[in-house]
Amino acid sequence: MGSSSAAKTALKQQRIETPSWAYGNSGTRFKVFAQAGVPRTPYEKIADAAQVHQFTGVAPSVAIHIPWDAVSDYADLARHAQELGVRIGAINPNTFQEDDYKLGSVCHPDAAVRRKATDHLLECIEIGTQTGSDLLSIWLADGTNYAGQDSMRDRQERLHETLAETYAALPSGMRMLLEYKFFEPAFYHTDVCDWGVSYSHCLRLGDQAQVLIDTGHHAPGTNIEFIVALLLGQRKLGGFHFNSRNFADDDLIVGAADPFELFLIMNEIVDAGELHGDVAFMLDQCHNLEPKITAEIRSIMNVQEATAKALLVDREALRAAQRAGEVLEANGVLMDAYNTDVRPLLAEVRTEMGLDPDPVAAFKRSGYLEKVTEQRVGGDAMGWGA
Ligand code: RM4
Ligand code: MN
Ligand code: MN
Repeated sequence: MGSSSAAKTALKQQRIETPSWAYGNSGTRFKVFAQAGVPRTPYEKIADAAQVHQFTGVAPSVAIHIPWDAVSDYADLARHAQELGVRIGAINPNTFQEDDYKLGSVCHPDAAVRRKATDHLLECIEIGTQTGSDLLSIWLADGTNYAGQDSMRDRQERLHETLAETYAALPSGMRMLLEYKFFEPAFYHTDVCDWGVSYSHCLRLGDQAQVLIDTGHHAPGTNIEFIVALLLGQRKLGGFHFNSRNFADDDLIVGAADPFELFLIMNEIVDAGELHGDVAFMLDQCHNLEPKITAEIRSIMNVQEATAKALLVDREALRAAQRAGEVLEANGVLMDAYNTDVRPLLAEVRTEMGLDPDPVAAFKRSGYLEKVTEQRVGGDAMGWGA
């Protein structure tokens, strides 16, 4: 087993970003079930995110989605975050919820629509500058539903043109992450459908463009940890959107459906020495049924558990078994770490950080949810606006 004191040090320094949209109401395309106490403004979403950081100690930033989190003064929003002990993280543009985008955004056949979408990406860079963010995180819903609907080759060139213009506008400290998703909302072809498409565009753009892996955006059976390993080797892994899936883009709590997959992903990260590097670890989830803040806390804990197990892998024994071609021994080293109950170790980590060892129970005891449920009356609860 790897050293538990080294694991503890690494766990204390881990950082995971939560998404503003996880705190708003969400649902399926059939129904949004409203919850009590849900934020009515981006300011209130950030207050909820600050709770997650307060009880876990490792979630000091919150991603925002524009225009869901549009405000009149972004510097003020950033100040508000800072006052609550957090900061604004990735800026996520939204080019998929307007009538103009019916046939796509940056790949749209009409140059005027492409212009509008590109301007939105540029606006998001500006917002990032005002909020002190260093990530522009792009997901595009572009694609077609029927063969022949549009030229797939032309659409790739249109995509490149927009990305190149956006890339050129990035300040030196900002990175552009390009997320992929194999289908949905388009059902015939998707313009950025897999890591290879994202990678090839990022390669053409330059060092500030990197691939974002959303764990829910793959066909069943895809070996995600291989994609992680490959992109790490090419210095093109920009970050993650963590969530879990049973079927498609379920956006369930990370590690709920697939804790072993999450462990194998974190194992690649730890093995490459990238736990505290430039890779952005972000959640992208929706809590349709469960209470949202508690669910985000649980998600952070799930990532911590997978990370702790990855940190406990005996790397020397693993390398030795790999070099000797000892298949079962090598696999056994990984399984030993995976099968370790790391909850006591994480409880120690939290206590040493001055936190309650049980963040979920501590948050419930705090009475925050009851308090905001009383306070947040009037106004419209925020949702993802679909
Ligand atoms: C997409 C993708 C994006 C997220 C939107 C709401 O499926 O995961 O990252 O911002 O959903
Ligand atoms: Mn995502
Ligand atoms: Mn998604």
